[in-house]
Amino acid sequence: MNIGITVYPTYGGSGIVGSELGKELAARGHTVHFISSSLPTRLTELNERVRFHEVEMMSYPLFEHQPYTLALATKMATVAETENLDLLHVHYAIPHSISAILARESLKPKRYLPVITTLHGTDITLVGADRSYLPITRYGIVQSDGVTAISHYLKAATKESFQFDDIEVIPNFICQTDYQRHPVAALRATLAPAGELLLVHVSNFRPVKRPVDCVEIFARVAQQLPATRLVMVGDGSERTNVEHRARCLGVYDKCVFVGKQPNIVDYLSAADVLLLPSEQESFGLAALEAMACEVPVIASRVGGLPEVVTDGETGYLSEVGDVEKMAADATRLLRDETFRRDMGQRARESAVSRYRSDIVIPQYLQFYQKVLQQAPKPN
Ligand code: GMT
Repeated sequence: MNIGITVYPTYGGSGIVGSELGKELAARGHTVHFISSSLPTRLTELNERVRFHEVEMMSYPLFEHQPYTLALATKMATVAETENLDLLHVHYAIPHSISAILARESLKPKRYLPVITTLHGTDITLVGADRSYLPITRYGIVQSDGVTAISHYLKAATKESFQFDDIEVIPNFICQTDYQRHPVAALRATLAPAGELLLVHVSNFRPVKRPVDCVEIFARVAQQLPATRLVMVGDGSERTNVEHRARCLGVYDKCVFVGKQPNIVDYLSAADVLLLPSEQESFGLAALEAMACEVPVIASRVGGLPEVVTDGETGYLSEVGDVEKMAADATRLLRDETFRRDMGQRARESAVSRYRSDIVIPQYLQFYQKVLQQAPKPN
């Protein structure tokens, strides 16, 4: 198949999932054309089967804001024609599904270009449900030829906010060979020079991730277990608040802020426990990646996280903001190495048996076939 994929290239889990999906499809013999404003971060290698088409934006003094949605639609239609795309698969509804539908409509006199939209989370729970964006987001979803969501929770949330439930649940996935624990003695020595135990958080430090809670949890853990450190991976708007709170709580010296990192598996391989105290998480790709690397997860009981993390088996779930319980659970894990390693093993087994790419990618391919079969045929 010739598949067009559009993602947000620089930010967020939806871009990671779309990029990894493209690579997995290419590895199975399909040709994937990424159409976006810049090269998606996870796309380090382009080749015959993984191609990139940059959306070009014309600036003109009259335009207060450049019309990206239209430029994207134009590029989608052009690439569909020149590369003979079988379908367009867009990740994150706003504005990608609208651009794709525009592209499909503009091509209609010549051919039909099926559009598949994958819902990732904040496109539904935050942005899409905002009254100002709701009608156009609903239009994009309803008009798509096929819609997938990354969790049962997100399917239910979409039904509630948009009264639409013709949605296939296809979860996030991991490549089980890329995501596995491996020796990282040098990194561990840098992060934990005195052999401390490591709590790790990975996110884009947006308010929805509640990274300040990580410091609150860590301060409570450190009172019980002084030989621990907190490693904060990523960057974003909440970082200043996180650092400020760490100073206030007197634990700043035990926190390591490493910023954005390309080699997340290394940091997860150095981790003893992952903290994911998010306000909302439709799936929680960070939790899945940690589990694949044998790291037990301390997370909020929100959104799709209970589908990913089994409370008491592969990690612990708590109500949003219950930093006392999260700290108690983390302390229990850090105190008992055998218990922690057993839970880490179960986390890996759970991640690989349910979410490895060999299981999930065929679900996307079957869904593509179903959509193509149902698409209008030329007369
Ligand atoms: O909120 C983010 O971190 C970004 C957002 C996105 O769409 O880029 O992430 C969402 O998609 C991820 C990949 O499917 C999911 O694993 C995240 O749970 C989801 N984030 C939220 O729902 C807050």
